[in-house]
Amino acid sequence: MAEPTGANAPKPSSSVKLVLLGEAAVGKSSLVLRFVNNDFHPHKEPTIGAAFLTQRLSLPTRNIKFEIWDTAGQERFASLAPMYYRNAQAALVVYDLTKPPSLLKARHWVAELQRQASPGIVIALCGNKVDLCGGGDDSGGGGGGALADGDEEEEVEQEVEPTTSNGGDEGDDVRKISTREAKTYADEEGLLFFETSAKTGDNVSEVFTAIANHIPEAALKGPRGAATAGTQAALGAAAGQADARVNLTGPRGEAGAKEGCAC
Ligand SMILES: Nc1nc2c(ncn2[C@@H]2O[C@H](COP(=O)(O)OP(=O)(O)OP(=O)(O)O)[C@@H](O)[C@H]2O)c(=O)[nH]1
Ligand SMILES: [Mg+2]
Repeated sequence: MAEPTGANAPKPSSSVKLVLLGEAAVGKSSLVLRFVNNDFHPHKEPTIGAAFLTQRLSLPTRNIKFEIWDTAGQERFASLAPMYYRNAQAALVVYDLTKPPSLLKARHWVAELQRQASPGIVIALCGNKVDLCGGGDDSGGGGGGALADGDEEEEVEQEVEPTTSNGGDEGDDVRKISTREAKTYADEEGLLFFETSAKTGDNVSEVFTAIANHIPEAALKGPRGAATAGTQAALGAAAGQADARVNLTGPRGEAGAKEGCAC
């Protein structure tokens, strides 16, 4: 169907399903909270199961409604992840740049997404908590996106202890992962790359905007709208906007998504 092209025609709207993945306490929920509510909680509770939120973003030529699945990083929830990244058009894989194991975990998620998620999924790698890095050496903020075709899967096995509480910023107050190391990896794998702070807001809206800009136009115009409607029906019309509604069932009401949500 042709879209209106006149000067006063409303911009077309598209929904984008985005999933956040990453080790516990890296700041996934905090990034979403900053993006959706422009807020930050210094003692955020761990997510249980997953949380669902939406946020609208206006691009020059299109309005985007992000349907965000914020997954729980604790290892006991890892098996639920495929439900949340299935049919996702975008993924935000987060690590804490003061915690090297969290980058290994991020690489694990990237490999899994490349192997099992939708072929055209846009993946952004996000080094969070840049505010802890004191502004020294190479903590220079978000990088641009790399668009190489990463055909080489990299898998890193990582034992992750279940986390019972979120770690805040006590103790680890220095950068342990250089911008260069993470950016090199992101370039190799064709990932967008940013360093962010949910605490200060640095680069948070930039990540989501870059993701929106990298979703192929064809994918935005495609059958996703219908799929989205189906998802929303299953969600019980959880289609607000910046009202951070939380859903208590999994996508499409699948069995197994019985865990409650926190955000
Ligand atoms: N200094 C600093 N602390 C942050 C930042 N982002 C999150 N935190 C803190 O890190 C802790 C964990 O944040 P969450 O957003 O709950 O982490 P998460 O990745 O959602 O954790 P799970 O839900 O358990 O997977 C909280 O105490 C946050 O306040 C940040 O950018 N800077
Ligand atoms: Mg969380």
